[in-house]
Amino acid sequence: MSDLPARRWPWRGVIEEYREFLPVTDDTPVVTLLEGGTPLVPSRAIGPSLPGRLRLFFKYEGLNPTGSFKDRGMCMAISKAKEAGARITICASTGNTAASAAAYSAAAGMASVVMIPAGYVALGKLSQALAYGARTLAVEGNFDDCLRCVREICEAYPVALLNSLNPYRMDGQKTGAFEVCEALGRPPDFHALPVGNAGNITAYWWGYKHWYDAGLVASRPVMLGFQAAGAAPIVLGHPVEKPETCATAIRIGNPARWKDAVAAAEESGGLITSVTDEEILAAYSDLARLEGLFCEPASAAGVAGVRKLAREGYFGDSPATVVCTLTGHGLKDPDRAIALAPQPETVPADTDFIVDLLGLR
Ligand code: AN7
Repeated sequence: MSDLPARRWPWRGVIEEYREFLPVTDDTPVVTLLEGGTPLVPSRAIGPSLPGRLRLFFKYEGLNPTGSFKDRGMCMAISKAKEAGARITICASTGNTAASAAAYSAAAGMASVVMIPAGYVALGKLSQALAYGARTLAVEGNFDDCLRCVREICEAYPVALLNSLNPYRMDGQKTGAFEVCEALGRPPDFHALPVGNAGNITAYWWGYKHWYDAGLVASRPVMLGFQAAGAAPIVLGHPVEKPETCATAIRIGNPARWKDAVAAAEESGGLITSVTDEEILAAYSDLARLEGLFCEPASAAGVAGVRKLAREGYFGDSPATVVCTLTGHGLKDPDRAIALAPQPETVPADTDFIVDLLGLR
């Protein structure tokens, strides 16, 4: 569509690329690690294998500077915090928000505190928070406990809150929807995402609506959100006290953006439903082994969900474009990757031996 903004390289990060759609002024100090501009990769295996006539794409957000979609919103939140004179930032996190908050706080010269559920943050994310120099508090509790503490601290003390309760996070994350529109030349028919704290599905919906209302695009996608079955408060209709799932990123029992996410699903004619850990891990493996796309388990929930809906006939027989956001990189959770795959085979440094082993002769 010719009305869409023209792109040029090098990519300048989400604020400079989408300045006119974001609440920034010439006085806003832009703190960027050149996030965004991630590829929309057409599916070569999973999409074609599904019933119906789907054109499936993956928005590969693992290629952001800290390896997840959180960098889009963090760029905005930190820039606005710096504009407001903040010196200390804080967030609760299942890992990716912490990694991103730590990196952008470092870039902004601010002190950062991250609160994570002890024992339930994937190794890559933990290593990032520590490496970027965040004061890292492993809380004896789950994500929801961390978020409660963070809210209480921010109400009483001058500390900048970086969770997706922060509206600037939502503004930044809207740019994911803008990029999808540009890559396809129009919005997709369906957009599927994993749902944890429910910020991203909200932000994508707001992004699509923004461009629709601005007359830049002529349609809006149906939003499809997927929670892990053991951490599915929105699907169940009540908070889950002890959320459990292998997809630790979305191990959340009381999402902050609950109502907004429900509104996104309802207004768009979509739904929020759940997928089992088994379905998530099957999609996770297939993405890596059949598509060459390594994402973390939570990221595969959207793909697992689309697969499930397609098999149930949800998409019908008319052609439909479906985008799944792969929210975080596979390297975030190396333990899971190693646990699911066969172990490396130790061999002597002997070519004949290896040729025999591989059956090449
Ligand atoms: C890879 O980092 O909540 O529904 O504290 O890391 O916007 O919360 C992470 C969430 C999906 C869910 N995929 O997005 C955190 C955090 C990955 C994630 C989600 C998260 P939201």
